[in-house]
Amino acid sequence: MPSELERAMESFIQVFHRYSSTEGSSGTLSRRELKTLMETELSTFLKSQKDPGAVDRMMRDLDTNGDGEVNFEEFVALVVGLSVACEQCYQLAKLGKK
Ligand SMILES: [Ca+2]
Repeated sequence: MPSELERAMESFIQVFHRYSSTEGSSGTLSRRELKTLMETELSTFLKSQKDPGAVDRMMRDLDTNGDGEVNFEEFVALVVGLSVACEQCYQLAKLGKK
């Protein structure tokens, strides 16, 4: 029986592959796949990002090896970055309640 964290890691891998396998190389996210993933899976966290250039900027920031695609390692950086930001909000919210 996997733990809560292990299940989270598994979903994270599954989500990446669900989107990365829709077109082109199945092991990487194209710009369009990244856009769909962000709109579908990160709509709550990224709802402030309404401007159309957001996906392009995200793509540029994430694509550290510059091949025009986002691989799993590059995708991990997005989720880690968002988690750090969320954890900071969580800490601030807890402080606010005191
Ligand atoms: Ca890349």
